[in-house]
Amino acid sequence: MRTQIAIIGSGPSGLLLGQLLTEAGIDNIILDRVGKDYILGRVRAGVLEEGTVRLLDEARSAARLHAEGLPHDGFSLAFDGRDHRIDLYGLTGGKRVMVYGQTEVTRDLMERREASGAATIYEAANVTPHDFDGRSPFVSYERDGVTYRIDCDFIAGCDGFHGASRKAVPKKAISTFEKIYPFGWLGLLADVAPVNHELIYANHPRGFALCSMRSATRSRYYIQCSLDEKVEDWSDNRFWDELRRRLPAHHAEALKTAPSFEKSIAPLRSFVAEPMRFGRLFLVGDAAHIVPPTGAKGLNLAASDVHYLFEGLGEFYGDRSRAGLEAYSQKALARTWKAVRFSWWMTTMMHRFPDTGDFDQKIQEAELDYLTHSRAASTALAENYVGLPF
Ligand code: FAS
Ligand code: PHB
Repeated sequence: MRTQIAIIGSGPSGLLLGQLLTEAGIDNIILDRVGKDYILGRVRAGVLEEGTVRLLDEARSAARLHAEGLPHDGFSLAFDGRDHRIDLYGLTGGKRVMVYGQTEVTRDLMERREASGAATIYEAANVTPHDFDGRSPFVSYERDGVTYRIDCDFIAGCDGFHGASRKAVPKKAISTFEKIYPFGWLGLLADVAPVNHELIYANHPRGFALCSMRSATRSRYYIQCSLDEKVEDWSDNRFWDELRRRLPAHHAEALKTAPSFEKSIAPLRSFVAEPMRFGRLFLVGDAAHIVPPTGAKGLNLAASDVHYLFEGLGEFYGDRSRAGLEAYSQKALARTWKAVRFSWWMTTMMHRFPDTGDFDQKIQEAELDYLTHSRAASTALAENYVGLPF
């Protein structure tokens, strides 16, 4: 089998890249080690930047997003029992974010790909990139005990943090930078009206909480938890009680609850691998970087990586220019590190750390006080939250 681009991973990175390539007439095959239903069963991101929406428009996969997505002009920071609204629209000259779940983005891209007839191989075992430092790379995989080979021009490693692509790179060729946070997020999904029409990020002495949503009738909540917590120890009632404790009184009183249909704990880390290109192998999205979800950047960084790589591949196949491909890693990393900084800053400002001393606590309070009383400070927050330019 031969294709122009072999894409490892059928998450948002792989599917978005695959759809843009297909729309541009560049042949590609996506391989994933699990099946469609497993991928659609994962609950992850909820906030899309305008640049991500534009790419989904370009991939002709945004009809439902525009019909069902919730445009948000701001969000609130809650601390000391009060809300402080960050006016994204006013502070950024008219930019906003779109609240629409990653699961729905993935579903839309999968449906578009099926309609386009492009090939996806699910439940492909031992997917392995080969000879990407030469001129004839290929990918091997196993299915039903048979080993297959796909020859290609380039390989896009869109297989996430635990994927095979980054691990296939010789250790001496790659540098990694990592910060592990001493807590996780316990998330819950329930079919109940959100407590507020916009997101609320809460900093409370008991820990961080986030009130988000998927629609006007489906809420997504998170509370900071220690890394030794077990999701089975958290009944719905225990979760709702703890969430109420961390919100300002008027929100706690207004909170509506319903039985959860998803509950999970996600660890938090910052991680970057450099560079993001190795000959004819390109790392994209979570395969190259991870951010704590506090700044809602993970999925959106995957989208900007796809933008840069698609631009480079388009130039290569259009006028045989390698300039875009040569510039991929530098461009993607420049935007990545700014998002990693922002996500680290927002996480540090909004969470309670086990080893926080009195001085650190006073600094966190001063940060919040400055942020909510300075137009310059809140503008900086707003321009990062809506997404820095591609
Ligand atoms: P993904 O991990 O989504 O997709 C990788 C794909 O590759 C998967 O389908 C996997 O099955 C496949 N794969 C892996 N190894 C393979 C192999 N060896 N062979 C073949 N296929 C392989 N971001 C936010 O912005 N907000 C959030 O609230 C948020 N919450 C998150 C919660 C969790 C638990 C996690 C893990 C991430 C969260 N993220 C969040 C980040 C998340 O949204 C990612 O940024 C996004 O999924 C990145 O997409 P991909 O790069 O496609 O990677
Ligand atoms: C979500 O809705 O899952 C979500 C929203 C904003 C974040 C993180 C997660 O910062």
